[in-house]
Amino acid sequence: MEVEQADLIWHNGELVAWEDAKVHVLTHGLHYGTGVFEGERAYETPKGPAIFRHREHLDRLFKSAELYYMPIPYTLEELRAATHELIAANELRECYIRPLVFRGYGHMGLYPLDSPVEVSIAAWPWGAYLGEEGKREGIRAKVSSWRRIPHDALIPHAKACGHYLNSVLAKVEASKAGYQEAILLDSHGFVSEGSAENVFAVCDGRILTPPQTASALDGIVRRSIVQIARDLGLEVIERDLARAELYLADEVFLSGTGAELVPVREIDDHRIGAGRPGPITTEVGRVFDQALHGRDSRYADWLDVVELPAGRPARMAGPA
Ligand code: PPE
Repeated sequence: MEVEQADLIWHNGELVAWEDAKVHVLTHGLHYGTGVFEGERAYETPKGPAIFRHREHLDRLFKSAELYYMPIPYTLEELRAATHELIAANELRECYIRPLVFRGYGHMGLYPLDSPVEVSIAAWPWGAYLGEEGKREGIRAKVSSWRRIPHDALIPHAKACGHYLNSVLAKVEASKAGYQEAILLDSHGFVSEGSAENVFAVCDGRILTPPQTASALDGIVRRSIVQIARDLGLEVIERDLARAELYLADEVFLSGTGAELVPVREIDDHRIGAGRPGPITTEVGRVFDQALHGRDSRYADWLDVVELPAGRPARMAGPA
């Protein structure tokens, strides 16, 4: 998906022009994948643009960085303020947000601790990750021949750059075979997650989703879906899922910041349920969408409203 350019990017403490946010080719992270990142979204709400679960995303960013021995040279509050400043300066109303923390230039070799830790935050408009039609009608997915990275080789709990080669292999395989998304199994053969989404199955009115021990990321949308479903009075069970349980489910859907909530209508050419978004997927998705746009007061504290300074040029926006 081609990036729709914005004006400015926050890089190591300052806003720079989009085209000037550059690194050296000997950047450590470029060679060895030594970086961690987040994917967030801001939505238009009655109070203005608001970042969905901003604090939780930043909290996960700090944890991911810590797990890979990268001290972030800013506080969480500084990165939060920087994100507000960035969105205001770019005059974005709805956007995807990509904070990135990586080992920079200066030392080569696998020992990373002497390399500087750089931080950037970019924001730009990003539409439906798996297509508008996919979101509406459901997508076709393929169980990947690639297993999800095991927790005794890497740390699937962290959102780290290097991990994504695993997702890339699965995504390319699925795409070349004519499917829109891959679903990966863990090293024991249980369902883990999509290339960039968590997985849910609806069976007999109950919602099942793999636990974190199945090498799945503790997705922030996943957590939100679990809470919304429980608030709707639905039972949500975290347990290992066999591949065929997906085929036999009444409904299957994926969740992620990029993807949001996407119904799956077919897996490995097996039709799921009626082959179209089912009632529970639709209802949970509807409440989730209301929450994202600040239209459900129960979830108001999930939104971090961007302060758009009145009367001041957007570029001089201070921290919220
Ligand atoms: N698993 C993986 C592997 C993953 O990358 C994501 C998000 C999730 C689950 C869902 O997590 P959450 O967004 O917190 O609910 N993937 C991000 C990166 C996608 C990309 O193409 O880049 C995202 O959706 O922003």
